[in-house]
Amino acid sequence: MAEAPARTTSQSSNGDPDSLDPSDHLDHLDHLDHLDSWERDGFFVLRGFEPQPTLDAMLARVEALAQGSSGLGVVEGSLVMPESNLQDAPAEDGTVVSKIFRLHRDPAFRPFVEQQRLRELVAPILGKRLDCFLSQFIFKNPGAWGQPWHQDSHYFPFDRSPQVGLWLAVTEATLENGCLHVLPGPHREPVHEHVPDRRPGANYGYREIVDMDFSASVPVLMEPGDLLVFHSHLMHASTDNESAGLRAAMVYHVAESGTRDLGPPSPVNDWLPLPPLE
Ligand SMILES: O=C(O)CCC(=O)C(=O)O
Repeated sequence: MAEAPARTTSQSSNGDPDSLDPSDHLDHLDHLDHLDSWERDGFFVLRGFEPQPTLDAMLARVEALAQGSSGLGVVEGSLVMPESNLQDAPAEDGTVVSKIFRLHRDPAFRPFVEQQRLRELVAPILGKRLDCFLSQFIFKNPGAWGQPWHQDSHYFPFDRSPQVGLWLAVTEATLENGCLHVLPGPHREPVHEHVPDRRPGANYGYREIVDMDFSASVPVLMEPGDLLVFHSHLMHASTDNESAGLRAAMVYHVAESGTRDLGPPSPVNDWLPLPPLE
């Protein structure tokens, strides 16, 4: 399991976990620990960040969007992608969906990224004015393949870095169901060369780093509601879902406001300014 900061559960400012309120402020002492981990490792984990009803509402919403799609295409402004390696074994109600992008304006997903506690979490890293530019719900159905080693900044041809990734566990993430693995430390390195995923049948757009030794990587085991906060140069991957159940996560990416996208128009990026912190 990834080494986590000594105190990883956000609590309300009076320290009583029973009075945890999602609109509460971050505990600033806890957050100093988190920022140490950020500097050293390029990531940190907040245990129990989001309550179960939010996760249930997110899952219900993406299941409805997936059912309204034929497994690929735009549904209510969101982009649905199929699970390439599972197309010979379609789900009872249609194609097996891999990911749904462009969700952060949807009422089931927007409040999470706009909440003050989240913006306070990211502000010491990126500043008080933030944009959410990318979001994706990742269904990892039984049999779905993992994503190979990569740095998210490879996909972000912006005028500055880093950006911050927020990986919210909607279900548990285990060794069996395909949790993330991260390589602590070399997030200070530039973006490495990425080559197309060499597996025939890999999901669209998957690319991988092949010039790095990943033997010091660690798995990130998560419970529903845990939040991984990670640097966009952090090298990470995930493994296949070898369990009988779904492994689901909701991932947001945020940037400093004013960041310019220097790449060709992207079908997945959607720049949404978040309410500024005072
Ligand atoms: O959740 C996964 O399986 C992979 C996610 C990932 O690597 C990413 O969001 O960059």
